[in-house]
Amino acid sequence: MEHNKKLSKMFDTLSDALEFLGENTFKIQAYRKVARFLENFPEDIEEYYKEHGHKGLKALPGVGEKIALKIEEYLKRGTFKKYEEVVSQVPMGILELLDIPGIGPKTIKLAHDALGVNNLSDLKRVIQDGSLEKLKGMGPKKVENIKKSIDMYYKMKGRIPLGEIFPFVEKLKEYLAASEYVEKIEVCGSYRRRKETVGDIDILCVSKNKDAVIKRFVNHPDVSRILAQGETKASCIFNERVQVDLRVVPESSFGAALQYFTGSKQHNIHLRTLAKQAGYKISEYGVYKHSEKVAGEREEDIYGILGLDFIPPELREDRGEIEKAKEHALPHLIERSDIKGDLHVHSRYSDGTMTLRELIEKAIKMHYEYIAVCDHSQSARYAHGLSIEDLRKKNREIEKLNEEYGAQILLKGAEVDILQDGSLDYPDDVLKELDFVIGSVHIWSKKEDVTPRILKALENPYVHTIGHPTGRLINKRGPYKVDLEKVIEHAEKLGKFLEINAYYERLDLNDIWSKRAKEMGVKLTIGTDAHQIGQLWMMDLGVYVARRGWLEKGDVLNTLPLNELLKTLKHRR
Ligand code: DGT
Ligand code: CA
Ligand code: CA
Ligand code: ZN
Repeated sequence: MEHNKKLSKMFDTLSDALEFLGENTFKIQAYRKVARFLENFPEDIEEYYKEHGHKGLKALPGVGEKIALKIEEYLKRGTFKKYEEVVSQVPMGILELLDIPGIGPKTIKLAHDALGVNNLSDLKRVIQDGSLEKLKGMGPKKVENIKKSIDMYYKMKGRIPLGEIFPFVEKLKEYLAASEYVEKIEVCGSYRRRKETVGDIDILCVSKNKDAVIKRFVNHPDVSRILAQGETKASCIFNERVQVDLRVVPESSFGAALQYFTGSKQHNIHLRTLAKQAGYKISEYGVYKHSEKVAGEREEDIYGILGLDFIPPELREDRGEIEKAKEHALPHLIERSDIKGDLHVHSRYSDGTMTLRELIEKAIKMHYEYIAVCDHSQSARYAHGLSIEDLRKKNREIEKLNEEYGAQILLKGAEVDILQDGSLDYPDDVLKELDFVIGSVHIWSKKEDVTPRILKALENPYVHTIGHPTGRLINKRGPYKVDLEKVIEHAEKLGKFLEINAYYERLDLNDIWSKRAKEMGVKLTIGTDAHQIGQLWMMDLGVYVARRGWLEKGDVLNTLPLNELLKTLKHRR
């Protein structure tokens, strides 16, 4: 779907640029329409074109002969002439401004023509000194909105959710590794630490031909701007969205560089202090005693020489990991391969797109022993929640499928709304028929403290875990008001679980609270909250959160094999 997104963006930029240039043709509207269409087109445009050809393109809404040709040209060359022609007439800084949601091309043109605004800092200046406000057609209210849009833009631009960038980074790594000149390559920085959001991407590699590798990097088709290009380093913006820094280092200091650029900064500072006390000096080139290099090629040695156990990147946040490494008491972190199944997915019965059969096939493909199908409950109208009747129908279909496949692969589950008064959205005799029950808060008011609701839900004997316990959405929405200490305490008392929701925008509980839950004796369930088949991979993200939260295999419920899982689930009732 990369192409749909990119092409949609190009048509958007094209129409913005035309509008900025003062053209006023029906074409602008046509381009916008195609952009919107592509944004929501459920099929991959490249696949679609392969199958249906030029004629097929023209059959799409809003696509005429000329636009079809542009799409074809894009699929062949990665860009199209009209786009290049128009965009090259617009200054770089203006293109960035056009990219900010909430600021239209007309406003930008006005500020450009009347006040000489050529980029974001110009725009901020004319807001500050009041000259923008005085322009005809502007006024304080409009300017206030522009200011808000800029703030939002900075926030969005600032940090990218790990799960959003993950597939791209893995592909970029493969692209670079495919060069015959690349001998070693590793992505480091916050990405390697699997932090929930990343600022930029840092890549390290070893090569005998630095020049060729740097060239390959800056010539990647997704590069939108080259920020810097030197002999051993280059920095580019990819897809107008993310900065990637590439460094080529000598093999003899690869491990030291890997350690240094993985960070975190706080971890490194602590490590360096420790080294100093032991008479060593650490840098990105190696570990030195007096001026003799004693380590550098292998990352393990950097820790080893200081008497520390190897510290997995996810723990390197200076949260006590260096002390534990010294005492040889680091946790034995959970691994992706420990996971035996997914404990939160939605099917077509509610707002997902997967059939139960697709899910069972997917489970087999992923070597899962089980998947708990947890569709929404009856009053969740916004998400096609299931009536009791439909839930029972679904349960019967699950039983039939399991029988057909000769194993209890699909578990009868539900993500049940925790209602206003803390009661559950299905009666107990219905919940009793389910293998796995998640209680979730989906609707709350801003001022409301939802703690009592969650505590009460935990008391329901049929609830196993609390879904996305804080309700936050990364970069979009903060958590609801909830006292997690109390929730964890209560869960512990009742022998209940809490969820690490692995959906890339949720990651909820996060690393810090997962760690706290473990410390307070509560185990976690990990579920992807997948609504589409292409989202079950996000289990990886859930495991990263768990690892960052110091969790071990035994701290996560869905590391249990099916029979033990079922026993545990029944026992909690
Ligand atoms: P990000 O990009 O904001 O998500 O976070 P990081 O951790 O990737 O930070 P970044 O890209 O600025 O730098 C990569 C690593 O380089 C960082 O984790 C540790 C190391 N580093 C950068 N600046 C410093 C510094 O001033 N002191 C030390 N000790 N290490 C640094
Ligand atoms: Ca970084
Ligand atoms: Ca960086
Ligand atoms: Zn939910």
